[in-house]
Amino acid sequence: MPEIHYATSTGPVNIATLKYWGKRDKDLNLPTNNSISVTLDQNDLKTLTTASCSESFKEDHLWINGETYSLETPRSIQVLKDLRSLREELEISNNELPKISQFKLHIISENNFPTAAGLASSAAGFAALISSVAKLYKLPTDYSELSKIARKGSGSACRSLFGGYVAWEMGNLENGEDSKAIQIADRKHWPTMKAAILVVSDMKKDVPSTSGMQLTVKTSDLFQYRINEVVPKRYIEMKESILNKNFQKFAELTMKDSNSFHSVCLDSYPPIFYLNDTSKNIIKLINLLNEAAGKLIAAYTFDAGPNAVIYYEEENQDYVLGMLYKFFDKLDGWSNDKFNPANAKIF
Ligand code: 2P0
Repeated sequence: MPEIHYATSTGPVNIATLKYWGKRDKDLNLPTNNSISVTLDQNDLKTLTTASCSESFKEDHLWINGETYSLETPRSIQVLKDLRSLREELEISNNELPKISQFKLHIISENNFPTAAGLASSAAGFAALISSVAKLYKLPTDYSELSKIARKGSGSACRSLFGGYVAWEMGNLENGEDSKAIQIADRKHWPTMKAAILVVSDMKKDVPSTSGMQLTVKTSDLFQYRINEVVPKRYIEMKESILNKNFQKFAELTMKDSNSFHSVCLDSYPPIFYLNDTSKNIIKLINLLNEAAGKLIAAYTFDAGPNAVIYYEEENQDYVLGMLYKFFDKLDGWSNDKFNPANAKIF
């Protein structure tokens, strides 16, 4: 019986505070702007993946939460090709290594968060796939290097290879060699930062991110202003706010960037709507809380769907989560079953 080689690794979820929205190259997944995200705690939200390979395997195979998925998609083919060629280089330079680079792979993934939470799982999924295969192949653990491969699987996945505060540098080269993730600071740098995820709807999103961003690039006039005038300055300021642990600035920039991203969605033709009435009520409530406090104590951000992520500092946790719990108790489209403040410690 031929030997089965295997390795296990995890991929965490990341939530962008400066949004990636727009590709300048669809095949290489190169973005039109830099982005920044916070990686959530692996104990709360992650994908756990085991990668195995053997001479006896007949084809590449993927299971996610027990269901079979194809690895014959252009993105997966590209990702596996890149990983195999890195392993092949190692095998050529070191004769002692088993020649496993061309063996077929079996990948088994489990998400520890309910798919019903409506959270983008592609970032955690591709990050876990890449880390587990990199471990199986004993590739050097240069995460920025591996992030270039993750990027080709799903843009935002490149940021999930790092914990803490992460930037995806868009790069300028046509071949994408400088479009990679870097860590701005690890999570210990700002231990009082917390995030809570408010599940507004667990329905599948109306417009998938990939097609949504292409529509925006093609049709939105506001989009050019966003990528040329708004994001470059915001990128520098947000990095500074993280390094200085300046919550006021971080919160302001995070909320403004969420607003800006949803504005270019609305400015697309036909328009793309990701926020619903409950999302808008969350925005109003966070603004009211901040006004009442006389300073910014909480920041909302929304991705390509109506669910909110609220960033706040630990000292304000009881107040912020308590108010959310109280106000949304009886609102349509909101279920307190899905949001228990006692369990909302995420990051
Ligand atoms: C982000 N989003 O920065 C932004 C904010 C959604 C809104 O990255 O086509 O799944 O696989 O590169 O990464 C979602 O898009 O898109 C996303 P692809 P991806 O997190």
